[in-house]
Amino acid sequence: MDYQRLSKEMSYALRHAPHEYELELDEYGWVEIEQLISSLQEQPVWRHISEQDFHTMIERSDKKRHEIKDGKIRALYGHSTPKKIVKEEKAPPDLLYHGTPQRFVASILANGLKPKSRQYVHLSEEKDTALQVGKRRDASPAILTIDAKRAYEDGVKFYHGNEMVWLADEIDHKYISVTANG
Ligand code: HQG
Repeated sequence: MDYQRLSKEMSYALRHAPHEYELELDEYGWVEIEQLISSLQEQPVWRHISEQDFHTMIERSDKKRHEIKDGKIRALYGHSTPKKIVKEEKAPPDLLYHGTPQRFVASILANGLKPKSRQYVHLSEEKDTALQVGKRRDASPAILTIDAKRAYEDGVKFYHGNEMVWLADEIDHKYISVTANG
């Protein structure tokens, strides 16, 4: 079983295209694993897939992207479906980080961080994680520091993604500064 391929397809199905798989996400993003299995089994490559494969996929993943509970599975972040997934509000750490290509920095400093094609802005708890996120699109990305403490005190909501990923609806430019490149 190619667990990396499975994880990519699950992120696609559960973040972006549930309808292509005849799945309906509930308001928190959950779907029944049984439904997912029947849908996937229509593809020859996943004909023998079982619930255990999803557990193994999560265990072997480099990031905690998916979660299983009570016979259901969901993506923890990254959604772009039209109906906004409800996330748990949580007090953030004092500082959060966001890695982005250098070419986006001027626009972000002028307009703030926007969710773009996703439902939420994605922030990292650690600078190094932000660096890895930025490196997806720029070999030498910018690392932005978010004054999450001040934003939170001003009433900006933050939501839990996973242990490393925080979410927000958007972040005003006044809370953002450019950090020395990592
Ligand atoms: C940028 C991956 C110009 C923003 C990652 C980012 C993450 C602006 C891009 C997760 C802007 C959107 C999400 C503005 C935001 N002007 N550019 N005003 N506001 N942007 O992919 O945070 O491996 O939707 O800086 O690791 O890069 O898939 O967001 O560069 O955790 O699990 O618009 O996806 O996780 O890009 O990545 P994305 P992201 P996985």
